[in-house]
Order: sequence, then structure tokens, then C-alpha cells
Amino acid sequence: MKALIIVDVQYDFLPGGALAVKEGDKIIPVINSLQPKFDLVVATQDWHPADHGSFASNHPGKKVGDFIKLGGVDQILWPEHCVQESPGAEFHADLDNSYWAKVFRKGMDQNLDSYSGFYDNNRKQDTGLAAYLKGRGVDEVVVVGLAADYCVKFTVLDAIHEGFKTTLIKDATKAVNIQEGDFDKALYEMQQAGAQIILSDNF
Ligand code: VGL
Ligand code: ZN
Repeated sequence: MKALIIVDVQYDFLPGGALAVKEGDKIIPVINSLQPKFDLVVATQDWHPADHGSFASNHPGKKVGDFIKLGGVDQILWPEHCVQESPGAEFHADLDNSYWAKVFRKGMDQNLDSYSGFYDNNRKQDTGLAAYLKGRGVDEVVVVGLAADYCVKFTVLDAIHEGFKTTLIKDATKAVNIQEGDFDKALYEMQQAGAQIILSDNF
């Protein structure tokens, strides 16, 4: 059984959003055309409380891009984004959600960030995604969405860690690129960890 995991295609990560990924909207039609090809489709949703520790605004004297320790791990500080119930946390209206079996929310714990759709950043809390997929007989996952160098990358790495045969579709993701070259670095890390990287035409 093959599952598609759609990561964080939310307004705040799209052009015009609080933490916009350049050309992030270009992947939406690609993802929509892939969805019918899967046995199961799930989505993840970044879903932070307003006082979340990953927001620079919650750390007086700190600015976006600074590093702190959060939950015992290094944390880069972001602009406020994907606040629960805010318009920026919604999925883009053009993204077809008619195939989705379930949405997995993450990043609700004020004191810890959660890039991966599987675990938070110190791997202590579990979203239930791995057990959910395994319970439905899934042995292979394909990951798409935003952002390639953060939530997509960590979702891919955790999927491999959980024993799934894991593929990333390169033209169905885009990177934040805080530093130039972050996209290529993320692709390299995912490939080294055992992910297959392909283009949607070859799927
Ligand atoms: C993400 C930064 C902060 C992502 C989420 O979806 O890649 N990046 N929160
Ligand atoms: Zn976030």
C-alpha cells in the first residue's frame, strides 16, 4: 500500500503568507494530479498556539533567524505563522482535499517545535502518523509539500526511520532557503538517508 503525505500546504507558507516559500503555489497543481494515484492520502498541518516558542515575537530581544534552545534542542526563530484558527493556517483553497483520509496537526506544544509529520523535534511526542499508516497496511510513502528544507525533509527522514520505503517528488516541493543552497543540501541529506528522489512525470 502506497500513501501520499502532503506537508503543510497552508497560506502562511505560500506567496503573500507570513513565512512565504517562493513559488510555493506552483506545486499545488502537481500535488492535485498525483493524489488519485495513491491508496491513501493524508495531510499535515502546522498548528501553533499564538504563544509558540518558535516565534521570534515571543522572545523579547530576539529576531527572526536567531537561534535559541527550545525543548532541549536548537531552534531557529520564525515569524508568527500558522496560528491555530487563523486564515494563514488554512490549507490553500485550490488544494484538492477530497481524497484525504486524515489530517495530522503538529506544533501545538508551546515549548517544542515539530517539523516532521511524525514526531516533534526531540522525537518525544508522536503525532500518531506512523501507527496510522502501518495500521492501514502502508509500506511505502511519497512526500510532497512545504517546505523542502524543514518540514518536508524531517518528514522524509522520520518516514525512513519508521521503515517506510520513502520517495520525495522534487517538483512537488519548494524550499524556504534561509541560506542559499538549502534546497540542494536538503535533497542530498534525504537521498543519503535512503530516500528516492524523482520528478512527478516519472511517478
Ligand atoms: C515549517 C518552519 C516553521 C514548514 C513549519 O512547514 O516547513 N517551517 N514551521
Ligand atoms: Zn511552524
